[in-house]
Amino acid sequence: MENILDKLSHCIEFGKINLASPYPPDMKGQEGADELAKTALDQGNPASDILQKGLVPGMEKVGVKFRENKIFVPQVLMSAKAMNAAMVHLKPFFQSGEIERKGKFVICTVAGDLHDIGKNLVSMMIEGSGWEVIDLGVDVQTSKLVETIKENPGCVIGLSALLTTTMNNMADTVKEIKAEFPSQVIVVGGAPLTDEFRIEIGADFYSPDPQGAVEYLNTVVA
Ligand code: B1M
Repeated sequence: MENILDKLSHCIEFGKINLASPYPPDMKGQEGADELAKTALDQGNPASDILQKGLVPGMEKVGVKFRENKIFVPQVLMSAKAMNAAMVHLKPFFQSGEIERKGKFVICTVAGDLHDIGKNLVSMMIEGSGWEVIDLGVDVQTSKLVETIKENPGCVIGLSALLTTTMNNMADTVKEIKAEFPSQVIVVGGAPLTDEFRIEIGADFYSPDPQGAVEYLNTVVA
């Protein structure tokens, strides 16, 4: 593996954060995403290439393996940590506008729902695929979403619900958002949901896992 961006991608895929990190055991003593991202910049690689050819492909492999039950939540979290370590070096380029994100994705759990583990995984994967993520947290009222849509025109909304009771709140939220912004794109997910439910409530897309949401978002990039 000669190319530094391939090496970086490998670190994201396997959750190698930095030189000091003992995880994964077979990469102990090797440089991680932190050092490689910095070296890649020092070598003159454009920041956008580091994101698009290094970090994003690595995170995509993570998403696919997670969907196929080949890896589990702890491995995804290590990959997200590696991604964040690399992103620290890219932050100035996002701020200067040199790296453009694919769009803005606003995510939250709906009113009454405190289950945020799945929502956080979706958030990490979507950020890792090149979107700016605005995470509104848990138990979010529709009024807060409406305000956020007004502040971020063109954003995509992502709603998560884990309880059969909060699925009803999700239905109300979708209805209220669509009444005010008929063309607003809304993605929904959460263990008790189905695509039939998504159709019933008028949301645009349902994904049972983060990777499905990532793949759908790639189809709605302006
Ligand atoms: Co709660 N809980 N819980 N709970 N809890 C469940 C969901 C439950 C199934 C347990 C059970 O009874 N077997 C049950 C719901 C029953 C139902 O409604 N049918 C339940 C209940 C009843 C409750 C309380 C009411 C319990 C009580 O107080 N009596 C209460 C409600 C609190 C509230 O929300 N108001 C409650 C509380 C809690 C804790 C706070 C203790 C804790 C949450 C901690 C936290 O999230 N920070 C908790 C937990 C941990 C669970 C279980 C054990 C695990 C949920 C989880 O994190 N799964 C759960 C039982 C279970 O699933 N085994 C349970 C792992 C996570 C990675 O999966 O969230 O499904 P998931 O996300 C997946 C996909 O669904 C998808 O991608 C993720 C990754 O693959 N996805 C999306 C999720 N959101 C998406 C959005 C997308 C796309 C994909 O696009 C936008």
